[in-house]
Amino acid sequence: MADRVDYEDWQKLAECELKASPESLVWRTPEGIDVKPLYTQADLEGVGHLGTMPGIKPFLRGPRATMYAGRPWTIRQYAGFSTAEESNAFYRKALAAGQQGVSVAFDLATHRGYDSDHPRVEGDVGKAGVAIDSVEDMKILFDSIPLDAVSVSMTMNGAVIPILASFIVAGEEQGVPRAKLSGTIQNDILKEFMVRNTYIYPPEPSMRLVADIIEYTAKEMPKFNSISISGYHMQEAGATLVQELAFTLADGREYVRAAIAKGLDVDAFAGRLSFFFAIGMNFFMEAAKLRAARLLWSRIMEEFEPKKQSSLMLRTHCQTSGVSLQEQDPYNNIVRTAYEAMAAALGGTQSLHTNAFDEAIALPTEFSARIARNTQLILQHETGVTKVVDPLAGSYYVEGLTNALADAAWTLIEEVEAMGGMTKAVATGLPKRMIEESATRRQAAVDRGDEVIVGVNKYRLDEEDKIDILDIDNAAVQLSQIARIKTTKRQRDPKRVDAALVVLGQTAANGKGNILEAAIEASRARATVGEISDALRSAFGTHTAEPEVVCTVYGKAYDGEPEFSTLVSRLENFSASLGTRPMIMVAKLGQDGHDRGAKVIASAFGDIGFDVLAGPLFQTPDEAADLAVAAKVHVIGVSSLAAGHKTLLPQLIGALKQKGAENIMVICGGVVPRQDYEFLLDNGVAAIFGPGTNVLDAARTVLDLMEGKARN
Ligand code: DCA
Repeated sequence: MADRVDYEDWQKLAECELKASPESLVWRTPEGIDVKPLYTQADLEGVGHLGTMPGIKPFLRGPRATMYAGRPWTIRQYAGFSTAEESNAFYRKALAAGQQGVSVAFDLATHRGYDSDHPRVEGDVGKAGVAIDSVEDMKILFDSIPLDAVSVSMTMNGAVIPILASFIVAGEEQGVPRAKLSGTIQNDILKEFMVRNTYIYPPEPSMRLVADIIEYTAKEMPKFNSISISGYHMQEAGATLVQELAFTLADGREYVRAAIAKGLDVDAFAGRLSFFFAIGMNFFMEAAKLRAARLLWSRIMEEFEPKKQSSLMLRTHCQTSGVSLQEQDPYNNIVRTAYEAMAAALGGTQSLHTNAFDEAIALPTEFSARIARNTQLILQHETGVTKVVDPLAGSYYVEGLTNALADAAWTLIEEVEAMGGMTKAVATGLPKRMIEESATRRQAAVDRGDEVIVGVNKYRLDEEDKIDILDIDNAAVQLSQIARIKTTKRQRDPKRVDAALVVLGQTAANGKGNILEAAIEASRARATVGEISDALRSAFGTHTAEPEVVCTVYGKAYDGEPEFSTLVSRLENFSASLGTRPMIMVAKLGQDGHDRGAKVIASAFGDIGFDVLAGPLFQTPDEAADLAVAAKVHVIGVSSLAAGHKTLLPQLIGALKQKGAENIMVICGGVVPRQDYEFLLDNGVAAIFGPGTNVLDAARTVLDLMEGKARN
């Protein structure tokens, strides 16, 4: 054991080497945790969890006694490509090549409960996932994939009812009774209100949908995980690991309460709750996070006094971090993903998605998907990490971190509790604001170079390699979807559909019965995803979020720095010549609710001195143009992350022209592949800011463009 004397000896040596105190090496992480250069046994004094065993409560060392030595984690790659046919072909190939479970990515129209023929979704159909309009699509999606043998995860939250219903019916029609269906539905609406925004209905009825699904699956689908309580999107939106951990577990507690309020016994459903975390680049902290998550979840679940041990157990899926992927020098992403995958394995995940290196700019190609899958196969088969349970246990550093994370997250969980639980906390907007502040702080750290990203803000290539990316012709996808909707509607019995939709609407409105059960009948009758969603919209209404912008966080990071103050005074001069501060409207078009980028830009531009108007989510190009004209903005900055840019931006520019407002400059930021730049510029977009853009550079360019315009 390293005693005090040894430690003091080390301190002296370290001081000699450094010519400074080793204190100067302490790294304060974004979580506010101080990571020291050396950990010793002294750091573990008083840590209560050290003697625990895997498979036994509190499950910190893993939910299974033998973990990967008994069975490795499931390789479950998240994917969906435009049509059900193409996605089905992709899943079948991937399963043959070593993937072990299916994970469906739906397009944003489906997420938001719109059929592909709805006028609001023109730019979104078949983009960023598969379009599903009815059971007919679902059957094609799983054609020749035996649903009693392959577990299926579906990332669906808004339109969770019609999607789960049509999955169940597709199973029935494949000859697999629902009791034999295995898999997971995401069904985690609270985090949608915080970060991802694919909600449809207001929070309260949305919570009823969650509870009804837990109730139905607990009774009818014993092998199916009723929910995937997700922190992933929080980290993607900029949350620190402590925020991700705390808000996810607090969400979980809220769902348990909702299910118990429905009259369920905790042991009837708790064993089928599952989780989903992001794994970013802070290697040891990510592994420690999963260990801390299991510890805290068992603590939370003890409150409900379950009788079954499995009710205390946290099982999780993980995905390597999407925001850690970079457009610049993209092969670096393979390396990043491999480290993240290793952290997930060392943390003890049950299932894992590894990102493809080109996912920062488009859907993966077959080539990039193969490398991503093989990253996991190599980990499982070649590295030996599966042979030993929880191999990091006993590391002074990792145990110390596990403890520090658990303590910090618990404090935040208690704060949420003091607010009355997560639904109430979400309603105040506090968690969302905290995450947005963290995101803005991080952007400033990257822009300033305090946080190094290889190939982006350091070691940047003079010239980037061109890589092939997958392009989806979404007009063709939409036409084929519309044709199938027409056929389905022609062939169904309209009376049966209407009757089922009436029962569904009543079940929703009168607060009794199970909504999923009613939707299954509607789905059998071939009611579409849009029709089922509309029946619920009529009963519940819809949710609209008020956009808020974080102030001063970005500017504060640059306090007193000439780079920032020069830009601020340049903008002041320009404002003086313009007679007003230039106003930028940050717009999100279509069904793409990923608003981290938009929010960060809005806060940073606001701190630099622009007037900022944060447009609402889900606008059509025409609505955005109307708002911009009414507010007399000078610039519209469209943030596009879901591949709708080639449809939506030309439509916006067309709408502005039609309204005589072509003097409003349109710029675009987000996930736009290089190959699309020319098309957008030719169509009137003034500037494009891809991933990895320094926000100060972007602001400078916008100012240059406005000054140039003012001169001409
Ligand atoms: N020894 C014996 N049996 C084992 C062992 C072991 N060491 N490890 C796992 N198993 C069993 C499990 O108990 C389970 O059987 P059960 O369902 O009858 O209990 C089966 O093997 C599968 O293992 P599991 O760890 O549950 O892995 P998955 O089926 O892949 O489920 C989970 C993982 C996180 C629970 C699930 O919710 C999931 O797949 N989520 C994915 C979410 C997703 O993809 N989201 C996309 C963004």
